[in-house]
Amino acid sequence: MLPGAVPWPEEFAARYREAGYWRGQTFGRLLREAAAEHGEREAVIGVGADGPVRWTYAELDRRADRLAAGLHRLGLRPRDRVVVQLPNVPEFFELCFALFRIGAIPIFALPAHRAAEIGYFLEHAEAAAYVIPDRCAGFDHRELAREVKAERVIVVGDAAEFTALDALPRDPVELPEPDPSDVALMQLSGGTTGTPKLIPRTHDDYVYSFRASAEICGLTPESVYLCVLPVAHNFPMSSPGVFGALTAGAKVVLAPLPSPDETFPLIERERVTITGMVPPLALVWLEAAPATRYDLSSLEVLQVGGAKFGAEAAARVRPVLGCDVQQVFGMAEGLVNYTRLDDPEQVRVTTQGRPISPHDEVLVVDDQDRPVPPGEAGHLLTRGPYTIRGYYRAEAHNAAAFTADGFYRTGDVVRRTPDGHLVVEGRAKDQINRGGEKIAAEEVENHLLAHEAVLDAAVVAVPDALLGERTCAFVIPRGAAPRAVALKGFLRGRGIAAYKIPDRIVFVEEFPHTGVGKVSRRELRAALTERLARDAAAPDAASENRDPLPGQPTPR
Ligand code: OOB
Repeated sequence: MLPGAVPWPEEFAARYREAGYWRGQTFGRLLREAAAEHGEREAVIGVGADGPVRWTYAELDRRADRLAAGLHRLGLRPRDRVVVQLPNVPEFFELCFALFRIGAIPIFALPAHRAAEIGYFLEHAEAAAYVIPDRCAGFDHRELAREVKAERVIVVGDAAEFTALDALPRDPVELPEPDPSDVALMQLSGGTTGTPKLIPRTHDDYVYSFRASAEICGLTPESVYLCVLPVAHNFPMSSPGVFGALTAGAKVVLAPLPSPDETFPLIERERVTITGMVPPLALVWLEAAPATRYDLSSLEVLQVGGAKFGAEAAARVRPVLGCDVQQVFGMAEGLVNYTRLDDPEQVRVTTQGRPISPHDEVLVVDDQDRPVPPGEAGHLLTRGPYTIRGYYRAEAHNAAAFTADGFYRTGDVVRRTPDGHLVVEGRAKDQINRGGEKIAAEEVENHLLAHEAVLDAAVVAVPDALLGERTCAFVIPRGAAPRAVALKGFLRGRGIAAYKIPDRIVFVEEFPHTGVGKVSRRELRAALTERLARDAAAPDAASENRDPLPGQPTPR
């Protein structure tokens, strides 16, 4: 096992192998076998650096081999960490499978990440390389690469002074097969702390999760999976996502952007059968579908997850889009729950599903880790054949994020129905879920505190009709309050992803006190959240700005 990653205890590993979950399958062999079985079928369709491509399984397999050779020549070796920041382009697959074949470990950054995040990943993981597009959504990633001073930069597209992916030598080289029980890739945690956490996933556990997901979602070689979310997210990557589709011999269609304008024509052209998205996007699709001139009739399943999808919206999926809704409640750390396609409508609309595996252990507990009575809400703890036992290089944090016997503390508050379906009732972690994008309150607070005019800051969630939640930062200024726009500009200048910039900044003179000494950050955030909710319930008071918050507000 990669040093810094936490293995499953041998007893559990043996159990998961015996049950047939961990089959010793690596990503490299998976593609090899898919190419042998489905060679001339189309695997990946999208728009690459040189225009539209349609790669068959055989073509993808061959490309992965040749690129693996090129990357090996460049110096990449087994267990080298590589920060991969690519949008939905076909080269993503060529690169991933090349890295998997070498045994190098991609760390999946999001296209939205900027210097603060990328710099941290590169440093914390001591990455050997950084892979970027030349430009994406109007942003020049080569600029970012210069800023973070990455050691070895590989560019999909126009490389400038860096190494172009398509200029690497391609003569074959013999590479030893990586150990399937070793780390294959790293996902990013939504996080609750000041620094993002890296999630090491092994070949054995990750392959199991998407192979089983593909079965649950009924994928076959006739299926067509449309990837609309950024492919680096765990959901479109593996639930069952693009990798699940490839294990099933299905076709993956990459949408560069998720809007109906971009995706509806693709659905018609490629006869898409399944796609996955976050609730705000599903709402946009539901709005757009009735008036579209495109034929969406090939769609069979619309998966929605990443944040809670309300029952009312879920019930509209079939009437409006003519397909089944599948709720997906998962986490990059492991556990993924699905409503099953043959579940009664009531279950598919009102619950967030049940775990993938019979070996997923789920506990619903109170604050003292004692099980709550059946049907009551409590903290969700989990352990199982594809849920990590620790974050990468994060010993101190792991002690708090996992129980002594290895259960992951998800931070989600759930209720279990008598038939074992989970309903997400809330959250007990200092995180904002902004339409599926996760924001760690502490991380944003730390960036705010770096401003000379900020004495203290607390970041909380505000309910929002479209996104579910937005962020609000309460700031106690040091002296005269800066302007909110200036503070947002300052945060952008710190190099954090745009989705982490608070939607609202409210200046206050002080934070609430409890009268019994200092309040904890958690209590403070809870008090501020409650206050916001009360203000929203009494819009008159809020709009007049009559003491909307503790302390004397400074409206901006
Ligand atoms: C997915 O993964 P992450 O790592 O971005 O976020 C995990 C967290 C969960 O702990 C929960 O707080 C929230 O996102 N969440 C949901 C949800 N799905 C995720 N909350 C309510 N309802 C849902 N359906 O978001 C993710 C990973 C794999 C598959 C799907 C989503």
